[in-house]
Formats: sequence, C-alpha cells, structure tokens
Amino acid sequence: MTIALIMDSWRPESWEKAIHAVDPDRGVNVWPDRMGDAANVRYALVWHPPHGSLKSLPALEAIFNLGAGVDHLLADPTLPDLPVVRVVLDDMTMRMSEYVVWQVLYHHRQGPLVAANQARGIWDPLEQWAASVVHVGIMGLGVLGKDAALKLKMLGFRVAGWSRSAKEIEGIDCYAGEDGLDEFLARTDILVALLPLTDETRGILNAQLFAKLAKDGPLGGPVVINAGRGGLQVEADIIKSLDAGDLFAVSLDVFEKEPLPADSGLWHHPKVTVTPHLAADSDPRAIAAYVIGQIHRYEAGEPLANVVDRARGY
Ligand code: NDP
Ligand code: OXD
Repeated sequence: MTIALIMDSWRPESWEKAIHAVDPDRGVNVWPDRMGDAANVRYALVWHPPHGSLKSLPALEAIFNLGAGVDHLLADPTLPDLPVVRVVLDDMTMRMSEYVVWQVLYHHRQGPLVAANQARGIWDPLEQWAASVVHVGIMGLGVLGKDAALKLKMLGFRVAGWSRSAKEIEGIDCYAGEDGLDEFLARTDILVALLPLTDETRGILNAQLFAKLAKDGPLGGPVVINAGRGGLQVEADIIKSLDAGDLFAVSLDVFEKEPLPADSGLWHHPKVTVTPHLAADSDPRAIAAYVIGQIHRYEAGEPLANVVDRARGY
C-alpha cells in the first residue's frame, strides 16, 4: 500500500530515506514529479501540502501530518473527510521544552542586557533574582505545554497554565477558558504561547492581552515567548506594546508570514529575539518511525492514534 509524500518547502529525499529505513518494501510516491499511479496511494505523509493536492488521491485512507500543528492542512477547503493524524513524539516534546527553557532562562538571567553590555565592554553584574520570584504562564497545556510547564517548575519558577478545558497538574496552577484568562494573565511575568492556531486563538496575542500581564514582576515588564504559530500574534501590536513599555521583551519562533519578510520591524528591534521556526525541529527518522509504526498497526486492524478533532481545529 503506497505512500505519497507531499511537502512544500521541505526536501523529500531525507524523508524517503527515513521511510525506507523502517519499511524497505513500501512504495513511496513523491509530489509533484514522482506521483505514479494515484489509485495506489493509501496514505499521504504531508507538510503544508498545496491546497487541493489531497483531493486527487481516490484510494486515500489516512493523512499523516509530519508536524504537530495542523492549521495549514485544515485550512484546505478540499481536504478529504479522512482521519488526520498529527505528530506526538517524545523527540519533539523534548526539543520544544529545551526551546522554552532556553528562552525563559535567557530573559530571566537578562541575556539581552548582558550581551549588549559585553558588546560595549561594560562590566555590570546587574541585579539577579531567584526563579522562585518569577511567574511563568503557559498558554496551551497540551502535549508540549504540559511538559514545558513541568520542566520550568523543576527549575524553581512559579508556573501556571491556561487551556480550553479544566486541568489538574501537580505543582502547576491551572486556569481554563475565557473565565480564567484574566486572572492567569494578571499573575504572569513571562508568557509562553504553545497554542494551536484555530479560529478561536487567531490574533490572541494582541495589545489588549499584553496590557493585562503583570507589571510588578522583577524583569522590568512582561516578556512574551511565542513558539505556537505566527497567526496567534498581531505583530504590529507587539512592536507598539514594546515601544510603549507594555511589553519588556519578546522571543518569537513563529511569524504571521514565514520566512519573516526582510522589511519586518521585528528583525532589528532591540527588544525582539527572532528564531526561524526551529523550536521543535525534529529528526525525520524519528517522525518516519512513528508514522510507519502507526501504519503497520492500522494495517493490522488497530485504531490510529493522535487523530485530530477536525471540528475543534487541533
Ligand atoms: P495539543 O493539541 O496537545 O495542545 C493544545 C493545547 O492548547 C491544549 O491544552 C488545548 O486545551 C489548548 N487550547 C486550544 N485551543 C484553546 C483555546 N481556544 N483556549 C485555551 N486553550 C486552548 O498541541 P501540542 O501541545 O502538541 O502543540 C501545540 C502547538 O504547538 C501546535 O498546534 C503547533 O502549532 C505548535 N508547534 C510549534 C512548533 C515549533 O517548532 N515552533 C513545533 C511543534 C508544535 P485543551 O487541553 O483543553 O484541549
Ligand atoms: C509543528 C511545527 O507543528 O514544526 O510540528 O511547527
């Protein structure tokens, strides 16, 4: 049962190799030049497939998104009504937690100021404070948010999380829904966004929300870290809030438009750290093994795991 690999900016070669390493006999057709007979394709492994490309596969049974976020895929109005499976993998979760811990510590230990002082030859030990006086708030307590929350907790930060449905996680103060949002924001010095992009979350990181973050923390003002999706943030509001002092600093891994356009004011803003969507860049071999493992179980009659709820959007 043949696989179709359909990806826009990623190079399919390493994926084809990774698939054959775990399933040497599997037929792999590669979009757009080596699609072979579409009637043989049962599974599509995709990353940002061009909208419309999946509807032309008549025997398709399941779609495997090669990342965790499915917003681009679900935005295809012609997406066939088939199970969409997303990546849930320790390799990815650990990389995302590394990224979040890196950025939280960077701001907690005043990395931007230390670097600017070094560049000017200034010896200034700056006032230091304990993690236990810094409140980190994580928007999204799913697979990635929960792991990052627990790792930050282990480092001594005061950690809260916000999700759609109510949760109980030991050591983490959990808030949920519209009703819990303002209280969650009011106690947050460093806000970390690990939400999926849906109709409900689009543009949620805006000036109105930034104004609700804690202003009396030790960092000098609220810090925002977004590693979820660029569509969560209103970039004009980020710049406005930084310049007005409503935000102290931001670290952004994702952007409204990627790659970030050369003329974006974010590139050279002194209070902005830009990382090029690398937070949880995972090993194709680990993802291919996960997907092929699912296909083998599915072919043995078992249900698919980590199937996206299309009505919810994630
Ligand atoms: P999950 O689906 O496991 O978790 C999503 C979380 O967001 C859940 O806690 C969910 O609440 C919460 N949520 C969704 N909608 C709302 C809402 N309207 N209000 C409040 N909370 C909401 O996803 P993951 O943790 O696996 O991934 C999160 C996102 O991270 C991905 O969708 C992707 O966009 C991004 N990502 C970015 C990467 C990068 O490299 N920058 C890499 C991988 C992922 P509930 O628990 O109640 O359902
Ligand atoms: C993902 C990503 O969603 O890498 O997996 O952004």
